[in-house]
Amino acid sequence: MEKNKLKQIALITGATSGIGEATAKRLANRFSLILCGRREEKLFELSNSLSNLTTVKTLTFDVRNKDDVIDKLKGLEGEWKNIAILINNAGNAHGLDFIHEGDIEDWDMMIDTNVKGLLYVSREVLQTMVKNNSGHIINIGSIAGKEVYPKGNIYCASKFAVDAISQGMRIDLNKHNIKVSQINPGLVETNFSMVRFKDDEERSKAVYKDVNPLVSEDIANVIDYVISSPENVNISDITVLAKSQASSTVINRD
Ligand code: NDP
Ligand code: 8X3
Repeated sequence: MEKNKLKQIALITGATSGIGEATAKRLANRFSLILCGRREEKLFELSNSLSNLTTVKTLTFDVRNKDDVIDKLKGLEGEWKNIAILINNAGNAHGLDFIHEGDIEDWDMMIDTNVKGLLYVSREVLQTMVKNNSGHIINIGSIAGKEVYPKGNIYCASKFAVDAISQGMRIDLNKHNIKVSQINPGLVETNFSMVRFKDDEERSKAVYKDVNPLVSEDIANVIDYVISSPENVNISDITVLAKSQASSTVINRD
């Protein structure tokens, strides 16, 4: 259901699953939402389930497809262009292999999605934010963008790139009154490991076994906290770990 009056608008990439989906649910009472992902059916389901709380627009695109990203975002009409909050969440790991054994398609997928896709979306949304002299970008980084771990190589590289991009954005957008925040989760039990291990359920479950990991809602709460901070405050970089996780590699499974 489309209501006439829009609230502040938040755009979430990767809203069909995990952290993005939980964030959409968390923000629905206060924001009008633009929900993005590749799986249109999932977007429709989520949009329907939130329609009693807010106005939702869905945009179906693969963030790797530069032309489609630009077309879909340029196609936003009227007030929908005035995105106040951009949550760059779409991303995944593909594979976990030694560097000399890595699959080049997995590497392309991670760099094209986690780095280039984030850039395509951001550049387009920033055209209006800069014009409006306001906005807030939240990039979902990772503990993997702070510490490299064995076989993490290219996924870590993609998240280290996000870390550099967040810092670069913060510097370049400083004069334009735009906040840039980065949130770096540790282990969160989502569909992430199923994607990384190509639907191998056993391997995927083992990642979270005996860890009591974070869940998507934990990160959605932190995103809400970051975007709810007073106008004069920017939470620039925040790492969120499960209690059982001390670092990328030190995890208490007792
Ligand atoms: P999920 O696999 O549950 O969700 C990933 C989301 O990204 C989906 O909505 C998916 O939508 C979207 N996505 C993936 N590829 C593309 C693409 N090419 N174009 C558009 N959308 C895409 O994982 P999480 O919720 O865990 O991951 C969200 C973010 O959090 C990622 O950036 C991830 O790197 C990061 N992260 C995750 C951690 C974890 O342990 N789970 C820890 C640290 C960071 P669709 O398939 O419909 O396109
Ligand atoms: C996801 C967390 O440690 O599996 O970014 O890379 S990790």
